[in-house]
Amino acid sequence: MKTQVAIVGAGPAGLLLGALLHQAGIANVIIERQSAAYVLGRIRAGILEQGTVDLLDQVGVGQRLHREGTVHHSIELVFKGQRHAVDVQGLSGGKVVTAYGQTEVTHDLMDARAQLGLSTVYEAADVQIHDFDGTRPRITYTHNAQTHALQADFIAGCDGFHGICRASVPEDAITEYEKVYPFGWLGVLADVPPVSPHAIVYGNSERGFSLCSMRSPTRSRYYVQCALNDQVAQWSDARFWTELKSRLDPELASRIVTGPSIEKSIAPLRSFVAEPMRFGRLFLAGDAAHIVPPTGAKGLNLAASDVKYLSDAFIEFYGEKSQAGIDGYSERALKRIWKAERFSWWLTSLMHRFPDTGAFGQKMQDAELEYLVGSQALSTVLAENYVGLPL
Ligand code: RFL
Ligand code: PHB
Repeated sequence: MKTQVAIVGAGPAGLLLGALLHQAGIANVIIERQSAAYVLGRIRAGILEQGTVDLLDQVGVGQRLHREGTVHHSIELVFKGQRHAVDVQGLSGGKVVTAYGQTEVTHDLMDARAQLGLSTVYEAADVQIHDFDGTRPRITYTHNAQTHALQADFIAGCDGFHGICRASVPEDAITEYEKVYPFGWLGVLADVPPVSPHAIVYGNSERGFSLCSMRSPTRSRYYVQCALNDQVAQWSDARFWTELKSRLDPELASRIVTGPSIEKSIAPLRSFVAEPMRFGRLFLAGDAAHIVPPTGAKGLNLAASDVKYLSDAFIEFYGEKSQAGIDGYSERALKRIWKAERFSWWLTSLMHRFPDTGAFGQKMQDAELEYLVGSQALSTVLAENYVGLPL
């Protein structure tokens, strides 16, 4: 089999890249290790920047998002038992974010791809990439007990943090920067109306971080900071709801509607960047190249901006016969990535309880939170990063 761009991974990065390339008349095939149902079953991101929404509109999959997504004009910060609104829209010159689950984004992109008859191989085993440092890169994989080879001009590694593309690059050609945080997030999805349908709520309390988000007017997504070695089985629904309420201001806590969880999972928090993002004819995009802690809601949005830059580069290569976009991809993408890394690290540092902060460190966090909600300048920094820096 032959194509122009072979994409590894059918997460949001791979699917959106496939859609952008198809729209520009560039042939592509996606090779995914899991089944489509498995990919859709992973509950992850929920907040889309305007730039991400615009890209989904551009590839023609925005209808359901606009019908069912919820626009948020502000966020709220809870600390010392009090809630403070940050007018994200007012402070960012009119920009907003949209609550619409990653599962739904993926679903819409998968449906569109299927309708267009574009090729996606699910449940591909033993995926390997070859010869990306030469001119004839190739992917091999096993499907239905048969070995296949896919020849391409380029390989896009959109296979997430644990994928094989970054791992296939020789160690001396790549530099990795990493920070692992000493806690995780326990997330619960429940079919109850969200306590805060108009603003995402981020809480800092003595008991740790908490977050109130949503997927729809009848489906809520909540998180609490938990110990790294906690197991989901230790967290009954009752324990989760009690813990969440204990970390919010009394008024908000009293309005939480509880119910049985339909999903519950623990995610570790990590900051990670691999440089560069291009190795000959292999290009990394999305979580394959970088991870942010979820506090800033940036992971999926960065995957979207990466593939926008990457599709621009391929469009330039095939349309204008110019290498410039391809040569500049890594540097262009990394500029935006490092800014999002900084924001996610800062908001994580500000909102969580760290085991070794000490009394002075705690006073610094308290002072920064007070300063933030009282300062138009610092609130503007929060707002302009939250809605997404320009592409
Ligand atoms: P994905 O989604 O991990 O997709 C990679 C795909 O590659 C496949 N794969 C392979 N395929 C073939 N061969 C192999 N060897 C392969 N190895 C792996 C995988 O099966 C998978 O289908 O990466 P992508 O596309 O780069 O997308 C990134 C996003 O998923 C991620 O950044 C976000 O979910 C992060 N994130 C958030 N981002 C936001 O923008 N806003 C948010 O509100 C937000 N909240 C979150 C989050 C992530 C979370 N977790 C669980 C880490 C909340 C949480 C709790
Ligand atoms: C979510 O809705 O899952 C969500 C919202 C905001 C974040 C992270 C996750 O910062």
